[in-house]
Amino acid sequence: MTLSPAALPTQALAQDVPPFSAQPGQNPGIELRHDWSVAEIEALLALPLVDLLWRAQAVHRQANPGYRVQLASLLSVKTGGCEEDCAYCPQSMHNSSDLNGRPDLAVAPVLERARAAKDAGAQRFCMGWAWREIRDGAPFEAMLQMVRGVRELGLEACVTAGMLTDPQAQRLAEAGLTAYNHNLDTSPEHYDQIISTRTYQERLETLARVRGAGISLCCGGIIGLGESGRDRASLLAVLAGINPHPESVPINALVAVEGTPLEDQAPVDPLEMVRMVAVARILMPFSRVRLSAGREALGREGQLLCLLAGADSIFYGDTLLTTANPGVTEDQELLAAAGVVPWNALVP
Ligand code: SAM
Ligand code: DTB
Ligand code: SF4
Repeated sequence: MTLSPAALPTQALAQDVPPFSAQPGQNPGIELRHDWSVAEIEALLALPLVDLLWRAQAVHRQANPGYRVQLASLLSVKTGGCEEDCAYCPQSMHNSSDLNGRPDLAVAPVLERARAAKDAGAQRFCMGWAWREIRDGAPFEAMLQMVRGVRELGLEACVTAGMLTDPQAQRLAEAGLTAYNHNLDTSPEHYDQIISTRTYQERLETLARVRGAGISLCCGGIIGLGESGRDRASLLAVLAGINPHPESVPINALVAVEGTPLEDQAPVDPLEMVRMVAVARILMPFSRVRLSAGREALGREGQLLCLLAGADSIFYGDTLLTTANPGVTEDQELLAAAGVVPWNALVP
């Protein structure tokens, strides 16, 4: 029997992945699992790359048939001087990165930046505060105004500002916050090599508070922190164990910044990012897997492979929080080269 090229994908798909529709719950054929073992995930991470990409594509093609990519712009509202000792972070007061004493931003300039991001094509606007936790008072009231203003522009609003209380989460929800970003960063086993001032358990409690207030969860991690393959699998197992899965899963590669304890860390092999993205897509079929920090070092083809592996969002704009990101023209060229369209090209 001869197989035509067109017959091959369908046959493999039928064996490996049950068909399912673009919305969870609409098709009983897809089983959303929260019980992936670390060993199972390690095995996925270690698949031959072509097989891993095949499986990730099969999932992604069905969960996101239009192959739409969400563009999220990022702005640091409160930069540096953070009490936490995250070894990767230039904003920690324990590290000696030079952030040139950047002032906190007020509501009006933040909303100007949000409008500019929208005009450039972004659909989501993410705002960061270098805080261990949110404190009540004028800066929190300003944060709420920023959230309201971003939502009024018709953009999704995301905040990342450390730990929070139930009442604070409630007020953010009332202001219309779409999502709260709080990363697990690495595996529970590797965690104490990276951060000592906040526990893994505290991170999980923060995530529960966000969910409890009805806000979408944006939760992911970083590779390139000196972790093992098993640590990567373990991080993904914790993420996939969250029920329901986090609505967004940012996958970051370490940006090794001078003045941090990880400044001399070896660069991440782009194919390792491709593998992380692919496995995240397989484990969390309907989550938005965001190709996050470290894109500058991935190169065009590395990023294209990440899109093929199932990334359906990128940070859009030439700065992340404090480090560089590709410019908007470069990203428009990247998406065009991939032949994928951003959300707003299809969705009014
Ligand atoms: N302070 C808040 C917190 O930690 O949740 C919000 C801001 S913090 C900078 C947001 C996330 O950015 C971190 O959890 C980490 O995953 C990521 N990040 C920070 N510095 C990074 C770096 N140098 N490379 C890659 N990711 C980084
Ligand atoms: C996430 O996971 N990555 C973004 C966003 N969420 C807040 C932040 C990346 C920061 C990279 C280092 C910097 O620019 O300071
Ligand atoms: Fe602070 Fe967040 Fe940076 Fe950690 S990652 S030092 S909590 S700003």
